[in-house]
Amino acid sequence: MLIKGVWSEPWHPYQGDNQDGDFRRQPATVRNWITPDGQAGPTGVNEFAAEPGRYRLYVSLLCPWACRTLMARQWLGLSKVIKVTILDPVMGLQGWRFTSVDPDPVMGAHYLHQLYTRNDPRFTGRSTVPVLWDDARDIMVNNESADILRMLDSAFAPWSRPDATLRPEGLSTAIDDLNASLYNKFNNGVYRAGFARNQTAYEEAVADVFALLDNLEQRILDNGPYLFGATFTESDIRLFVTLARFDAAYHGLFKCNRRRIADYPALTVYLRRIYALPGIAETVNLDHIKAGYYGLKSLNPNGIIPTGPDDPFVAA
Ligand SMILES: N[C@@H](CCC(=O)N[C@@H](CS)C(=O)NCC(=O)O)C(=O)O
Repeated sequence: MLIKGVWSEPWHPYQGDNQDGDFRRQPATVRNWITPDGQAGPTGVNEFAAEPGRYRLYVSLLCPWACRTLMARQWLGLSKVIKVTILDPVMGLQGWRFTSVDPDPVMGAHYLHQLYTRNDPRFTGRSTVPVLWDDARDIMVNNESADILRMLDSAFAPWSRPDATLRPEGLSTAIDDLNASLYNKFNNGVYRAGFARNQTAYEEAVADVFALLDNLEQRILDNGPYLFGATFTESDIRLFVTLARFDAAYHGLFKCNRRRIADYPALTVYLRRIYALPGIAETVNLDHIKAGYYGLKSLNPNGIIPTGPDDPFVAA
């Protein structure tokens, strides 16, 4: 991580744990909002007005948090409005790095942490993806995917697909409630299992993961095709990114191996249904997912990448 603007030690995945061995994710550190007229949003400062071509997302296709912003960008029809730079999926000793295929257009940086210090020369914290960057002002807007999903949905309506929204009227509270349990039990639940420091923390996390999957299987069966019936919402994006990585990475590497998503018939159809929506397949790259997760040396010292599973997105 960076300490007062200096990269301090070789990158490692642990973001801190409590006395019980639980995994703790570092809270996001830069929380400005793009708004239609540049007024400040719920947090941060003003002067980030929505404009096509002005903003850029830095992502890794390993990362579910980054990929949910990419999914929102595609689903809302903003692929020509928000630019994207894709990082190497394998974390190096200095964290996320750029590839020669998609070099950094802002400053020719080698590492993402250089953008954190370009934005704040005394920055202390982890250099995480996604990063939303303002090319016009040459500063970071936000590094919290939950905020970025909201601002893509709200501030960019003039450039979005007609009537496209991730938070349909009347569903906001229900979406927020579902998102809270999705986050704790599933999106972050798999990380709590994978990075648990003791048996109890691991078992609690795995119990959460599979209780939630059992519940969602029934929910989709009873009231599909999406989490809120016929309407695709932000919650579907949040669920999809973790489902998409589950059999390829979390089942093996994170020891979430009671069942695979392939063992849940309704969730399997749900996964394929969303994958087939326009533009979504471009946000999923199984090679990056496997290379990135199995490249985590602290969990997989020899770096061997499993050959399976079969492609979860197409029926055999
Ligand atoms: N709150 C953040 C979490 C992002 C996050 O944890 N990203 C991970 C990748 S999956 C990361 O960049 N980790 C690098 C590090 O911790 O050094 C969000 O949702 O945007």
